[in-house]
Amino acid sequence: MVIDKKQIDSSNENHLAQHRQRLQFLKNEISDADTVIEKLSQFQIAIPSWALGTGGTRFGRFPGGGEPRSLEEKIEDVGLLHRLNRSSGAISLHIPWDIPKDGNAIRELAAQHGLRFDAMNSNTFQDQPGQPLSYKFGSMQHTDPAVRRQAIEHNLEVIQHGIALGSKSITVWLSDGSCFPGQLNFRKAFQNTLESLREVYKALPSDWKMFVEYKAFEPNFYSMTVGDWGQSLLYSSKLGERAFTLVDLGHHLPNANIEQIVALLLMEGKLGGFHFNDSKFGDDDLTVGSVKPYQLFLIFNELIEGMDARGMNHASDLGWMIDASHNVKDPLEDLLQSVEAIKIAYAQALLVDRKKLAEAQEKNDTVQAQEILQAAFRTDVRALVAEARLKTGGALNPIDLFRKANVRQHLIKARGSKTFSTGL
Ligand SMILES: [Mn+2]
Repeated sequence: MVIDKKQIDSSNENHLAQHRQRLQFLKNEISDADTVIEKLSQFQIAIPSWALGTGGTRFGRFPGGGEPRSLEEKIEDVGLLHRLNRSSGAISLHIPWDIPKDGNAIRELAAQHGLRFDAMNSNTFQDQPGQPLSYKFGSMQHTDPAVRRQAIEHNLEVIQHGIALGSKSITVWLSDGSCFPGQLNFRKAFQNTLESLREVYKALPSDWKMFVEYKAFEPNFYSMTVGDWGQSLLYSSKLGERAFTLVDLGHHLPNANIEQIVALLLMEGKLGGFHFNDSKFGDDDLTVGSVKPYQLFLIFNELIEGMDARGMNHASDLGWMIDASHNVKDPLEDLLQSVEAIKIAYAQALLVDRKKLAEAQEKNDTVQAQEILQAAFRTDVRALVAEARLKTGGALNPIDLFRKANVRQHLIKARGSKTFSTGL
């Protein structure tokens, strides 16, 4: 089911008067509202193909029905999100969960929905049916060169699928590590992983990037072979100029200063992309901005500061993607909330008075520095984000329209109440 322009226009009619009032108030408050709105219109966040179904934990999963049964239906779902918010114009695929049978047809279908293909994702953290060798003790780090070769070949295949779809990057997340002291020689595990990654890097097309994603713990609980940003930076530096570190907000130890990590990676020209989510304890994969919106704002504050310092384009020079799971929410509503939270944090960070902040920092005026940051954070920028949607043909209130149009009920009717989306 596709929401058409007429439905969007008629829904917007209901919200327009209130929206105009809010926007006018905000335009009186801030000086460069139109610049912010323009930047918001350009900012797109990729949706991963595995986030369209209900998530779960190792204890259980409670699907809500109407989940996409195929790659085509996943693309339809992302197309629907993009139609509503005009900010989800890319999809990130996972191999082998989303192997396209006909690359050209899939590419065409995505184009019809205004979508491009973001980073491709490989999977050497699970054994697939019929796979000759097991990843039980790691993939690229494995003591057996035949297992490493299998993992390399899989990544090369992922690149081939990506080329067919017009993707320009591959994200490698390795679950490799160890669960017990003594299990692993750390140095050998690092060297094996580096050599394996080098084989994949060598096969990258010249206009591609490789993102090396790190994670502090889980599934391995004693050591992770790409466990933090330092390790990822080591790999990406040794690999070459088209290899970058990817930051997933849930992949840190508690209370890590993620905004500082972002600032330093940007300084080194080694930040490649972002996986957005939120967490209370670990890799909780909760809705972006649902637990720590101030942290999200502080991260965007550093992103803008660091990207501007290097003359980078906010919309296109880093990979932006949501990587979350939805255990108790409708996945599509959750994704709409996540995209909205990201754009709110981005808009607030754009409001930071950078000149005044730099002056306060020079004078060690910590009170003034906090005043400047919190003045931006406490500005209600939702009307700016809504205006960016309105100008680009989206819905003023996407969740309201999603509910009033009974989208989920239509999806359940079309796809069934017991559908199972691959990937979770
Ligand atoms: Mn991730």
